[in-house]
This record gives sequence, structure tokens and C-alpha cells, in this order.
Amino acid sequence: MNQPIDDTQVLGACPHDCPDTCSLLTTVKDGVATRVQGNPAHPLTGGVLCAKVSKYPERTYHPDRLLHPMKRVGPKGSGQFVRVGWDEALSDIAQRLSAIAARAPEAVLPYSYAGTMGLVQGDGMAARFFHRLGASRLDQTICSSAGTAGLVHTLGGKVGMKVQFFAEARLIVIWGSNSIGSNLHFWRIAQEAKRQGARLVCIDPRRSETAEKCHEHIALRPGTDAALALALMQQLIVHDWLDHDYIEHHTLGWAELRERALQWPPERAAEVCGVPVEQITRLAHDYAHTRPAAIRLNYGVQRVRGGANAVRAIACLPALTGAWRQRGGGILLSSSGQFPVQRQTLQRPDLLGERRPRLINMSTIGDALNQPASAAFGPALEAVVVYNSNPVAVAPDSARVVAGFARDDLFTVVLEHFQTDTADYADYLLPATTQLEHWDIHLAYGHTDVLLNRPAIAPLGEALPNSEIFRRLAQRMGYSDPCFAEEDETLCRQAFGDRIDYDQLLSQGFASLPLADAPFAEGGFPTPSGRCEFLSPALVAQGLDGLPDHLPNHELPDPAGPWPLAMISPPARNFLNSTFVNVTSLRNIETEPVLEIHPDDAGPRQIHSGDVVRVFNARGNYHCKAEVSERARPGVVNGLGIWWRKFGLNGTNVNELTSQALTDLGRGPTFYDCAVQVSRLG
Ligand SMILES: Nc1nc2c(c(=O)[nH]1)N[C@H]1C(S)=C(S)[C@@H](COP(=O)(O)OP(=O)(O)OC[C@H]3O[C@@H](n4cnc5c(=O)[nH]c(N)nc54)[C@H](O)[C@@H]3O)O[C@H]1N2
Ligand SMILES: Nc1nc2c(c(=O)[nH]1)N[C@H]1C(S)=C(S)[C@@H](COP(=O)(O)OP(=O)(O)OC[C@H]3O[C@@H](n4cnc5c(=O)[nH]c(N)nc54)[C@H](O)[C@@H]3O)O[C@H]1N2
Ligand code: SF4
Ligand SMILES: [Mo]
Repeated sequence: MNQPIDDTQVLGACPHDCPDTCSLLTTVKDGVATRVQGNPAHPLTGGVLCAKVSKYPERTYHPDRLLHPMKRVGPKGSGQFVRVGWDEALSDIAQRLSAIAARAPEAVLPYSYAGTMGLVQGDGMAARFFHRLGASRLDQTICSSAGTAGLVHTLGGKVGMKVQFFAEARLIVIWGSNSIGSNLHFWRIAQEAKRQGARLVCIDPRRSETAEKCHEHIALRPGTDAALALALMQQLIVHDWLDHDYIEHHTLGWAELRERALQWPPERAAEVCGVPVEQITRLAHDYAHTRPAAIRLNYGVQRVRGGANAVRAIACLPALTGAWRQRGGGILLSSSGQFPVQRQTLQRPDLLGERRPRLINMSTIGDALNQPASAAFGPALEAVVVYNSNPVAVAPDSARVVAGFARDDLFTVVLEHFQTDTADYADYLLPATTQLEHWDIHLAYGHTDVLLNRPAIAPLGEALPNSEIFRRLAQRMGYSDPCFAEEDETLCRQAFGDRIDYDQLLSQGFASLPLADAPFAEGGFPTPSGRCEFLSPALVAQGLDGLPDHLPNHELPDPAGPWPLAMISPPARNFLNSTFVNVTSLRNIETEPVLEIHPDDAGPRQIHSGDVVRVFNARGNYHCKAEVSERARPGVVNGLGIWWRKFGLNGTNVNELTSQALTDLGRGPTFYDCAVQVSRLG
């Protein structure tokens, strides 16, 4: 049960963009954090952290931590700064932003993502500030918006199985997820199921750490998941492995879906996916005959043109077989829609008044920064305030992003822990606190507990929480609404209002949402119809195909053309997006930027493991080390991790090659829909 916390241990929450949102226990001696470990009292954390966050003290006390406000002195991108005081920095920034806001508030853009997933240091006080200013709003699409659109139009929201009940499943399909690398605490649950006799199937173009530990690996071509799902449906239909009662009472559009799926015999899907027919028929058989059957879907499937449709197709499966009837059955992509976050209170969109600023898509920031003023676009961007994100490294089509941030007439403020690739382009670089130094409150997307983060140590140097930086800026800009004076702990309390027991959060660090064990055992989906929508009336109303379909990638590799290989760029296990790349002990494990290439593709190119290769397409060049390996499937190369460009072999990273093309729904990026060529470099 609730174990006592001695006075040198502080309860916190892992802030990173990871489904696990672990409960942290930080040991503090003489004001110094000496150890960060998993809280054993939090069942889903189970006292275990990943290798990355176990290194939190190393990251926090890193000699390169930004400890003072800095002002640029060299050319943009050169990374040359001088130390300035907070007063000088904030006054100048407030003056610059006020001048722009007086003319064209939409010329100011906040750029943020999930460097911290905390509701306070994320878009809490910052959102209030930009709402008051009337800045352009950021369309936060870079990670999950295609999958979100797919879920919303099928299940009604980011809802699904409770993660702990995967332990009861007898078949677990791990679909587009390298769980060992990026969802470790789910993998622990899957191992528990495996010990009870569950069969594990992994669907992933890459033979990942997870794929090699499952009973079966289906190594399909990137962007072909909808074809596979439709063929599974076809098998369920022709063999009548269906739960007719569930379909009749809890789904919408069955006749239409049936017709669509019948167009996908396994032979057709096998051709599209590049996998044996038997793998498809066997999975269909097992999925229909094993109870409970659970699917752990992850965002890896939706970074391609047809990403939302793929999620739609896969999310239909549990309703066809009635897998939802058991708590160990169903599907989970994200649980975040189940949290009753009081966003209006936290973010205060009412501060916009009558104004409705335009949305700027963060996934096409390269284009947006380079866009001149026009009637359609509105004013050109004149100022960008970046926090919790590293767009120069993580956004697609880096050359365009760099060109945008290099604009001399763009005023850029970056709030950071370190001098990242993006920080190099800042006019002002402001030191932010880490999770060990501030208050915050967290939801999760891989479980359904709320976590509270208490500061364990005092801020290092002159670092301030994001919230405080925006509070002080608001004051300097003359924003007098009382919400700008609220303390972080007040925001923590506001985040869920009376929907969560705050005292319990204070005493044990986490509190579980009161949710049903088997949420859709008897239907009741949060869709407009209350049913699982095979056919989405909302999509039909927009003039779109209401049924899920397979949409081929934007960039299909052409073996006879200039770009014969497909490239995917999934996370490196020891980095979190571009975070931790500068932590030496973790970078030493990843060693260098790597491209995995199958022997069949390496052979004709005379590429051997350890060779430096040039990966290229019309957008750019990326140099890295080749690893000739069957982790890559023939025709697909894997460029791992989001390295900082400045740690790269030629000053670029994998996003030099990715495009700004968007997904079918949700306006998401298509990182894994990218055709390239590879050649040996000396
Ligand atoms: N260690 C670590 N953990 C992380 C992250 C990290 O960078 N490092 N990133 C975090 C973030 S931001 C997120 S959004 C989450 C989830 O992030 P995800 O992007 O879902 O990451 P993964 O779980 O690695 O799953 C991606 C897997 O999908 C595979 N894949 C690529 N294309 C396709 C495809 O077309 N179809 C299928 N079926 N599979 C495909 C890749 O090979 C990879 O193994 O993970 C989080 N956790
Ligand atoms: N090629 C390719 N590109 C990808 C992906 C991929 O799989 N392949 N994945 C995509 C995905 S899923 C995502 S989510 C995005 C992630 O993109 P980002 O959200 O930009 O993630 P990070 O690269 O981790 O950068 C987060 C930054 O926030 C900073 N930070 C952390 N906490 C705080 C804080 O409290 N205050 C301030 N001011 N800063 C803080 C960290 O130091 C770090 O530099 O990348 C995307 N890019
Ligand atoms: S990154 Fe994920 S696995 Fe690692 S400590 Fe944070 S929440 Fe847990
Ligand atoms: Mo993400």
C-alpha cells in the first residue's frame, strides 16, 4: 500500500512525452538531487524507470545547463550569446512583442510541444499569455493528430482499454509500437500476459527490439496497415468469425464496411504489404479464436499519408469480434481523452475576446516561416516564442525550417534547458527549470492515473519555470487579468478541479480516474451515434469517404527511379525525440547516427556495416553510419532517432530528408512516408 516517504524523498512525475508517465521518487541530500527512481507504490511504474530518466540527475546537473538569460551576439545559427540579466531580457522581449501586437498580433507565434507534458509548464500560463496577446494559434499536429482524427471518427475520442488489463489478454497484437523502447511499462504488462500463455504478435516494418521478442513479427511495408486490417476483416467476414450481436447493437455502417472489406482478400493485401498470405490468414484466425484479444496500437502507424485511415481500420476490429466484451480485450492507442482536464480554466481562451486568430500548423513550420504576407495567409510571421520543443531538429524538411529561423527579420525567443539546434537561432535564450525544480500536474496517454509533480530542489542558477517567465512577461506587457498572478500550485489544483482528489495527489503522488474496467462491453462509445462508427457520418458530411480505406503513401519508392528506398525514422531507445542527445552516457550507448539497411539493399551498393553513407533525396543529404542488418526489411531503411543536427556527421539529421506533406486527416506530418537513395561515402 501507501509506503511512507521519508523526508529526503520527493514524489514527482516523469514529464516526458512517453505513454508511461511514471511516478518518480527523487532522493535529495543537502539540497542536491542524488537519485531519481521509480515509485514502487505506483502500480504501473512498479519502481522501474527507463534508462533515460534514471539519468535525470546527470541531465539536470549537466555542465551545459542554461543557467542565465542569454542574448545573441553572432549571426543567427552561430550559437554565440552573451549573458544578460532577467530584467533586460524581459523588458526587451516585452517591448518587441508589444510593438508587433499593436500592429498585427497574429504575426507572433508560440511554438511548443511536449518537452514537458505537464499541464502547468506546458500550455497553462503560456496559453493565457498568448490568448491575451491574440497571437496565432499553433495547430499541435506533430505527433498524434492523424491517429487522433482516426480514433475520434471511429471510437469517438482518445479512449480505449485500461492498460493494466492487457495482462489478462491471451493474444496481444503490438501494432506500430516498439514497446520496449518507447512504452516500457506496457511491455512489462505484456510479459505478464505472456507468462500466462498469451501470444504476442508485432506488426512493424522494422525488426525492433520488441518485434524480435514477440512470437511473430509481421514486417509489412510502411504505410500499408489499412490494407492489412481490411484483409483481416475480409477473413472474419468470409469465415463468419463475427460477433453479430455486438455488430448489430453497437456499430454503425456494417453493410458498407462489409462491402469495402470484401474487396480485400488476403492475396491482395499480401501484395500491397509485402508479407506472406499465411501471416494474414493466421492472424485473422487467431484474432477471431483467442479470448481475450487485445491490440496495443501506437502512433508509429500514422506518420504516413493514410495514417488516420489506418487507425480507423484497425480500431474497427474489436467491434467486429466483440473483443470489447472482456476487459482484457479491445484496443488502446491513447487514453488521454479520458482525463477531465479543465482546459478553459487553465488556458483561458476567453482572453481572446472576439478575436479568432489563425491556426498555424506546426508540422509545416518550414513553409510558415518563409511565407510572405498575403490575403490568404495573413501577416508574415515576425516573432516566434519556442518552449518545450526543438523544431529545428524535430520538424520535417529541415532545410526549410532552418531557412525560416535564419531570417534576420524574425524575432525568436527560446525557453530551454540546453542550447539545442533551435536555441542556436534565438535572439533571446531563456533558462527554464526542469521537472525536479518546479510544480506540475500530469495526465497520461498510456494509462489513466493523474500524477502530481513537486519540486525536489531549488531552481539551478537563474532558471525559472516556463509559467513564471510568462507571468513576468505578462506583467511587463501590462496584462492585468488576475489569472496572470496565480501561482503554479493554484494551476495544479485548477487542472482537474474537483474531478480528482487533490489531497490524495499530495499524499501519494497519483490518483486513478474512476473508470469502468471494460468501457465498451455494452457499446456506449463517445461518438455522436453512441456506436463504433465503421461509417463516419461526420466524414461523409465533409464530403469525404466515410469508410476506412488503404491510401498509398505520398512517396512510394520506385526501384527503377531516383529514390528506390522507403525510409522510416523511429525513435532511438536512449533518446526521447531530440531530448537526451546531449547526455553523454546515453549518447555513448547510441554511439552515432545510424541507418539500418538490409543486406539485399546494402550488397549492390557495396555498403558494409560501419561505412559512412549518404542518404539523400531532392530535399537534402544526411550522412550517417550504415548498419547492415535484418532489422531493416528489404526496400526499407531505418534512420534511427532524432539526433541534434550539431552532433550529426554533416550537421544534419534525418529530418533533412522528410517532407512537409500531410496526412489524410488531422493535418499531421508524414515522417515515415519518405523515399530516399543511399550511397557509400568513401
Ligand atoms: N525511448 C523513446 N521512447 C519514446 C520516444 C522516443 O523518442 N524514445 N518518443 C515518444 C513519443 S513522442 C511518442 S509519440 C511515443 C510513441 O511513439 P511511436 O512513434 O509510436 O514510437 P514507437 O513505439 O517506437 O513506434 C514506432 C514503431 O512503428 C514502426 N513503424 C514505422 N512505420 C510504420 C508503419 O507504417 N506501420 C507500422 N505498423 N509500424 C510502423 C517503427 O518501426 C517503430 O518500431 O513514444 C514515446 N516514447
Ligand atoms: N524524423 C522524425 N521526426 C520526428 C519524429 C519521428 O519519429 N521521426 N517524432 C515526432 C514526434 S512523435 C514528436 S512528439 C516530436 C517531438 O518534438 P519535441 O516536442 O520538440 O520534442 P523534443 O525533441 O524532445 O524537444 C523538447 C524540448 O523541450 C525542452 N524542455 C523540456 N522540458 C522543458 C521545460 O519545462 N521548459 C522548457 N522551456 N523546455 C523544456 C527539452 O530540453 C527539449 O529540447 O518530434 C517529431 N519528429
Ligand atoms: S520516459 Fe517513459 S518510461 Fe521513462 S521514466 Fe518517463 S514515463 Fe517512465
Ligand atoms: Mo510523439
